[in-house]
Amino acid sequence: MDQSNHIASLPAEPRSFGFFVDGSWVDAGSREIFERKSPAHDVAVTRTTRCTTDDLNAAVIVARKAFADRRWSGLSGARRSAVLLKAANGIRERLDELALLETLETGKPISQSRGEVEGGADIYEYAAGAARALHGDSFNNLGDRMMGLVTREPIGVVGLITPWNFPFFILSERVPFILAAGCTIIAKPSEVTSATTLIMAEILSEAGLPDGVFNVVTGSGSEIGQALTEHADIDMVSFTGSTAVGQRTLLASAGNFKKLGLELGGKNPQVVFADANLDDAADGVVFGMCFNAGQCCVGGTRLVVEKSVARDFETLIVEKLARVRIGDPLDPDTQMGAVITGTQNDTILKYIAIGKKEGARLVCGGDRFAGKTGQFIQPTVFADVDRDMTISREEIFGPVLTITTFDTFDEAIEIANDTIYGLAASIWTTSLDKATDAFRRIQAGRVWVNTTITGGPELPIGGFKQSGTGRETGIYGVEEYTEVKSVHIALGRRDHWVA
Ligand code: TXE
Repeated sequence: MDQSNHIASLPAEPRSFGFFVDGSWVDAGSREIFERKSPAHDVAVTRTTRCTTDDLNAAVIVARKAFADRRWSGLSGARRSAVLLKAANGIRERLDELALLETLETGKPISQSRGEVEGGADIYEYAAGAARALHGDSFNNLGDRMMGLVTREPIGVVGLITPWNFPFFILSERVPFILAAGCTIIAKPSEVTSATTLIMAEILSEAGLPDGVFNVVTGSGSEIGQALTEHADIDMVSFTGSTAVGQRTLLASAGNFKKLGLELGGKNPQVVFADANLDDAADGVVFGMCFNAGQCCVGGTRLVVEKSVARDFETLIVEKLARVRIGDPLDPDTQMGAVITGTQNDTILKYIAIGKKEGARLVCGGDRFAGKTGQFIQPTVFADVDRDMTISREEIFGPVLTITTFDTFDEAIEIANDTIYGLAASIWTTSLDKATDAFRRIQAGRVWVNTTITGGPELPIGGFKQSGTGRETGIYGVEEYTEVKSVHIALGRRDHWVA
């Protein structure tokens, strides 16, 4: 049944999950259980297993064996592609179930969850093509007696640590590319949002992925995530999360020099020039700060606006914010839902208090919603924000916008780049020259012109500076999970070295 226009009810009791290794579910048994409550309703919705490091070690043995015997890496790109296409169909068949679980665990609007699940299926289809397109290089210019080849091989066993803000979508931005490359995987989703990753394991298995190629071990970041990054038999870790934990994973990976892909925090500027279509820009800025309740690594929460239009623009934003539909994420009309956890809610409120204390002008919002069950924060705007203020420098990860003004183009670029991060940026102007000059000079892995937070799997994602290393999606996203090998092939008789 299509559930897109119908308000789903909360589950009568939480759904229980084991974990998934070697093509099968493993019961939680006597292991501890993590009970997740919906952040919007404060009702228990899922129970997942707190795996032990023994469970992780057993899963690594399985993934290593599956890699070494070439049951997946030895298949043609065409065969791998067929599995990924079937998986895309499997995702679509379970759209209602996946979207509901995603909303129950994250608090995000159900319409958004549905979009992310469908978007996930689309990424599998793109990556299916990439599995067939992946190739190396040849050097036919080394003379008649030498031929050179550059081959790409799967890097091996990949550990995948994912966060809670887009559990299914971020997983989909990585898994099909890692599989397209021919690797095997141990996934460790965030402990608060593990359900859709576990269901994906079942979907992949039913799509014909050989046993042991995709395994999910659930549990805490400090125990399982840390052990996974330290593990000597894992060849690469892809980590998406906070910059602080990213630094920890960098240190933990040193033992066996494993390759690391890191997608970390951001403090992304929205640069609005006076010649922009201000109504469009204000809509984009409001979307950029409220999308996923501001818990989005590429969310544009740092408005850098030309002084001559700053006051008018501020008024436009406040007007539009008042019309954002905030509330029950199960209601298909809701645009902004709950904040993920009480801890994250407290962090956002702490930053709001710091903003007030540092002397920024509170334009609207600034508190939780009184009388609402669950964790909801009012969209909050601070103006007169000096770029040295904490709220302008640190990632808040909530619906909090700071407004800083500029007079000249150079000043705009200087403010936009005045951050340790470099994940994303948006530029709003009707001048092509200005837009081009700006996107060339802004230090960020993703830049949007006259739009924000959009895209598809064709283009790569990743960060400059302390926002991370490596790239996901696009053909770059497959190559990331390969090793490059040079092969020199001598032709004809050898000129002997020994006289
Ligand atoms: O993230 P963590 P948290 C930022 C955002 C947020 C802050 C804290 O600013 O306020 O991080 O969120 C796993 N070794 N982002 O504390 O801890 C953990 O289990 C290995 C931005 O929830 O970084 C989860 O699977 N792994 C970000 C994942 O890391 C460890 C999205 C992310 O959790 C680990 C999320 C360890 N020692 C938060 N400790 C983005 N870039 O989108 C934890 N983990």
